Amino acid sequence: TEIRSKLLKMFTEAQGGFLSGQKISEELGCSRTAVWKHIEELRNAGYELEAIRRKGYRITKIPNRISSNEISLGLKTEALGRRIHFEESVTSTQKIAHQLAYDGALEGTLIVAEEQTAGRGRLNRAWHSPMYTGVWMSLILRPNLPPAKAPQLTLLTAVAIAQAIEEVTSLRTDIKWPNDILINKKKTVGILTEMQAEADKINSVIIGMGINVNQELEHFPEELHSIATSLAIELGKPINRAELIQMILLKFENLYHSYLEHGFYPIKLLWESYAISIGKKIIARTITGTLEGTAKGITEDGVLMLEDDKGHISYIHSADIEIGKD
Ligand code: BTX
Repeated sequence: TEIRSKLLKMFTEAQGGFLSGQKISEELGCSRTAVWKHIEELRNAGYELEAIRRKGYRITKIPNRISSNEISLGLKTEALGRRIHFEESVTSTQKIAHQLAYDGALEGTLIVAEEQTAGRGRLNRAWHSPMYTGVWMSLILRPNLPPAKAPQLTLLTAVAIAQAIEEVTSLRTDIKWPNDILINKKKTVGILTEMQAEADKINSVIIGMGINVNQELEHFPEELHSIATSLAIELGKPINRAELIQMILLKFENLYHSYLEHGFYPIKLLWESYAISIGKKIIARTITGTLEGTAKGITEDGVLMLEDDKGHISYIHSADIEIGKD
C-alpha cells in the first residue's frame, strides 16, 4: 500500500498526463514487470488506466472511494484527522472509536469507514450507511471539561458540518435541534455524541458524524424516501467526499479552538443563525413524554427552551423535535 500511495502521488502530480513505465520504475525503484503489477493492483482497486506504448500510463477514472491518503493530502488542520483509521467495512465507527479511545488514542484521531453494517443513531436507532456513498466517521476528542458540557459539542459539530457543506457545495443547510442537519427540510446529516467520563471529568468524547453525500434516492430504504436526502440529490452531481471530510475537520478545529478559548457563546450565536426550529411551534418527544409549545431558543449550555401556551418554560436536554406548520 505504501507503493500504491507513492504511485498515486506521482499520477496526481502528473495531473492527468501520461507517466512512462521507465519513470515509474525509476522513482519506485522497481522493475518494469513490478510496475505492471502495481498498475494491475490499481485497476483491481477500481482505478481505470489507459496504457499507450511509448507514452506510458494515464489514470482516466478515479474510483468513487476514499483513502486515508487522499484525506491526509491537503488536510489543513493541526491535530484533527492527523491520525486516521480507515476501514472498508465496519459495524459502527463509534464502536471502533470507543475501543481506540479506551486504549489511549490521541485527540483528533479519526475513524472513517466506507460502509457500516450496524451504524447507530441516538437511542439505539439504526443509521443507514451504504458502501462508497456517504461519510461515516467518528472523531475522538479529549477536552478538559466537565461531562455536563458535552452536549455543547454536538451543537458545535452541527455548525462545523453546516459550514463545511456550504463551503463545498454552496447548498443552504438548516439545523434542527439538537443534531440534525436538513436540506430542503430533509435529513442529510446525523450526529451522535458519546463519551467516556468520570463523575467530574471527561476522558474522551466520541463524535459520530453520518453524512449522506453521494446516495441516489434508490440507495435509501423505502421508509426514508420522504424524510432523507443526500448532497448529490440536492446538488444534482456527486461530491468529492475526501474534500468534504477535510473541510469538516478544518471548520471543526477552528470552532473547537474558539470554544476552548472563549466558551460556548460564540458557537451559540453561529448555531442560532442556522437553527430552523427557533421561534416556531414545535412538538418535543422526550423519553418521559411529549411537550408542545414554542421553541424560544437555547440556553448558555445548549439546552432547548420550550414555552407552552401558558408561558411556562420547559428545559429540554434530549428529545426528537417535530416542527409544526409555522
Ligand atoms: P437519530 O437517532 O437522530 O436518527 C436516526 C433516525 O434517522 C433513524 O431512526 C431513521 O429514521 C433516520 N435515518 C437512518 N439512517 C438515515 C440516513 N442515512 N439518512 C437520513 N435519515 C436516516 C442520528 O441519530 C445520528 C446518526 C449518527 C451516525 C454516525 S455515522 C458514523 C458514526 N457511527 C455510527 O454508528 N453512528 C455515527
